[in-house]
Amino acid sequence: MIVLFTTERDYPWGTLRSTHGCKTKIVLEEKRIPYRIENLPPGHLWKKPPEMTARHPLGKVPYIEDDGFVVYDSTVIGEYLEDRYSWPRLIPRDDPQARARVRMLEQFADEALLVGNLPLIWMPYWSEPDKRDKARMEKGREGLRARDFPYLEQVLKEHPEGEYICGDFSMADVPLMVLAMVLEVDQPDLQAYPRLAEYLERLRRRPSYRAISPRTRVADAVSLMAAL
Ligand SMILES: N[C@@H](CCC(=O)N[C@@H](CS)C(=O)NCC(=O)O)C(=O)O
Repeated sequence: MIVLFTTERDYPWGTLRSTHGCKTKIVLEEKRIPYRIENLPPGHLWKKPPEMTARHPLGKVPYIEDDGFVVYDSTVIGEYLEDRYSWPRLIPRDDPQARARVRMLEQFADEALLVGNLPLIWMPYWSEPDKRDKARMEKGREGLRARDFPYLEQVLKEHPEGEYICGDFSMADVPLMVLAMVLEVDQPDLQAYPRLAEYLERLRRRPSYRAISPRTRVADAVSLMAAL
């Protein structure tokens, strides 16, 4: 069985998870791949103990172990799982432009959101409310409003052919489901971005979302596959 190494914690204000670890959970859930979670303490991300760097040289999460074979980096893990478990397909098979489009949007969401603006908002949530850096959070929100929300609204407007960002649900929707999760906690006003608001709601209605929802406790999330 695949072992997913990630970080998740229950707090009084919701269950918080590694955003990149959530990407891997979504792919595992969408492909109905049995897995179990090895939940690392958040301190491991700073301390980077040797048992972690032995598997991921940068000491980051997520990484997976598949029958003893280690794969790190959420994007590479997604592609590995796509190669290994082709159904349901999350990257189009034949059309080079369709494949590039999925990968571009996945890359955009990763760089602009998961590495760019979301940590400014998300990291403070791991502390108690009065210890959060409000200015940092506002900077992240401003970044979303200035660049990322308008771009996603535009993409959804230009390509209205399907329910998801590239038509059918694909690897490009995976990091955007993580955006849906963070925004469920942070609750921005999305009135100016109606297509994006509707799209994020659609992502939250997918069964795979339960595994990353801030309302799903850590203990409940790991048994989701068994319940299917
Ligand atoms: N490119 C990596 C990024 C992973 C990443 O930055 N993970 C965060 C947690 S969401 C982490 O481990 N941070 C600790 C660090 O940057 O040292 C991926 O896609 O897996």
